[in-house]
Amino acid sequence: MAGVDVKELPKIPEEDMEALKAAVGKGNLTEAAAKAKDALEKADKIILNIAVTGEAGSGKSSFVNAIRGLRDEDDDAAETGVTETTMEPTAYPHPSYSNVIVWDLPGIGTETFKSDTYLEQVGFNRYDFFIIISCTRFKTHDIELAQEIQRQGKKFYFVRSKVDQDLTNEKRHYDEEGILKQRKAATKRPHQYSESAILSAIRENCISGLKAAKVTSPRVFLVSRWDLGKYDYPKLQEVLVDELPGHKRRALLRSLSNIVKETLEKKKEQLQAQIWLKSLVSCGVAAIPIPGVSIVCDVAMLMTSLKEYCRDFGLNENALATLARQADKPIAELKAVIKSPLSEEITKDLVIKLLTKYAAGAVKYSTYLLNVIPVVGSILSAAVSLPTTYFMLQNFLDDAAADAVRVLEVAVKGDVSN
Ligand SMILES: Nc1nc2c(ncn2[C@@H]2O[C@H](COP(=O)(O)OP(=O)(O)OP(=O)(O)O)[C@@H](O)[C@H]2O)c(=O)[nH]1
Ligand SMILES: [Mg+2]
Repeated sequence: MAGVDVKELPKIPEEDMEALKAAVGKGNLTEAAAKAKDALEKADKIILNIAVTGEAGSGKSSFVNAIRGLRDEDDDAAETGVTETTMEPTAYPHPSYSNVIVWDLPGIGTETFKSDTYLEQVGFNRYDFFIIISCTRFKTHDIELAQEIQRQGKKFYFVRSKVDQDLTNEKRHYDEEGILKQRKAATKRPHQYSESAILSAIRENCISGLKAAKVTSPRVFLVSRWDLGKYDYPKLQEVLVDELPGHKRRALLRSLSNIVKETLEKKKEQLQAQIWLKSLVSCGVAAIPIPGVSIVCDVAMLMTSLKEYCRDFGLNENALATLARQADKPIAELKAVIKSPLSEEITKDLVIKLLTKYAAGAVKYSTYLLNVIPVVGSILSAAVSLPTTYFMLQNFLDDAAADAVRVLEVAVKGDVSN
């Protein structure tokens, strides 16, 4: 890197630079860009199949809707509260990320579905992991199923649903000051009402039942369909993401609703890792010169990428309206903290404006690239365009993620349990 003080340059992570070097090497920029395009398309096509199972009436269909960000009454929602159980696995693709499919499985332990043949009947091989739901203790059927899933080498997670109901029921034993109304000799209820104590008791109760049935290190997540931001759902999101392999992890992360701060951070990291590929594609596949700036790139593709970032972080009118409704806040309050443009505001002109903004800084990179990746460096337009697009995408992504964090903070403000 003779003659260039790297410290002066905006930062491109070392691994991105290495990946870029490996992709282009001494070869051909256009070919490398075509390969990058393939890699991105492949990543977008990865299918994730999530199985949701459990006894009849446990809240399976409600959970399927909740993780897809839908209300039970929405058009694409799974039918809930009905008396007859679903008789075959039903696929519910995520409304915005159709490669993430949540499967509503028939209830276990019915006449039609006995635990020993259940997995075969529902097409075990299809699923990446299983969510086993119960609104009480986990029963023999749940446990046998978990053991069979484990034997066949896949992961499962126990979800204890309807905890909001448990809390409401328990509260009836306490007066308005939260003092136990009547103490019976056998009762284990604490004198003072405590939500966290009740939740711990439910969790412990489930775990000890599972341990007694020889399930090793059982994990139980307490969830309410009506409030995914509360109880153990954030933890469940985190665990699911951490335990999935690379591409599947990205697929799940992108589809997760933006109600957990830690998830937002991970989402950003995953998207960040693709930026160099995107810049390579935008400068190499269908690149055209942009008048007024010495940049040659694919503006339409960049527009799509920015709109995707907005969708990933819930920065569009639809997602904000849904969040406002869930959080019971005026949409204007959420919008007030957003600094970057919403999806609806992304136009060709905006992209060009942003590119122009980052072009000046990126010029410093031409000599640097000439040394590191001679093929790119030797084409003047690419040497400027590539870092320009890179910084434009990176900054937009950073801003969108920061907006999503602020929106979330406004959404949960005043909610005492958060
Ligand atoms: N309070 C509360 N009610 C819930 C929750 N989850 C589900 N329910 C209610 O429980 C009832 C059954 O929920 P479903 O989602 O239809 O249950 P299911 O397991 O799909 O039932 P089947 O398909 O019949 O086996 C419905 O009335 C839901 O509204 C929850 O977290 N909290
Ligand atoms: Mg159902």
